[in-house]
Amino acid sequence: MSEQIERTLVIVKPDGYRRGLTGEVLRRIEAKGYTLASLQVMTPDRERLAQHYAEHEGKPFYEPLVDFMSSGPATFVVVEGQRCIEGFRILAGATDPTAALPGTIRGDLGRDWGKKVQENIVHGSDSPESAEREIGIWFA
Ligand code: RTP
Ligand code: MG
Repeated sequence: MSEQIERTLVIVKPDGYRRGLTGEVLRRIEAKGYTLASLQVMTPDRERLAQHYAEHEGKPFYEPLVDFMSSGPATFVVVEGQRCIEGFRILAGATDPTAALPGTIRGDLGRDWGKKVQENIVHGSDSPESAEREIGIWFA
């Protein structure tokens, strides 16, 4: 187990913002023992979303995903702590909020709304390389 402090990019997505869940998500991150290193609220632009979601280009949910993510304000947070990349993904739960376990952010606070894309409240980077790449896009 590494003693090295990691950074991860968390986004409280526009559905989370609209539903007033930003504070609840930040509360869970802090309660877990991670630190909020930087934070900004903004409506993400399509150009940077295309960079952020480049791995999903061409998939059926890609266009609905960019439409959803650019639909209103979201909160971008750099989170710090030992093993926080893995730790936050576990806090977030499974991608599909219907299948996400109770106790997780998506499992406790999310559900299927019948949309073309899964609206699942939060994003969390999936590796150290993704985290640095994504933080570079949104906190340039
Ligand atoms: P994230 O990147 O947001 O932390 O979520 P993730 O790793 O669990 O999911 P990923 O596979 O990277 O997909 C990115 C986001 O695209 C939306 N999605 N919708 N079939 C669908 O409707 C579908 N599949 C993916 C979700 O918002 C997912 O978080
Ligand atoms: Mg992902």
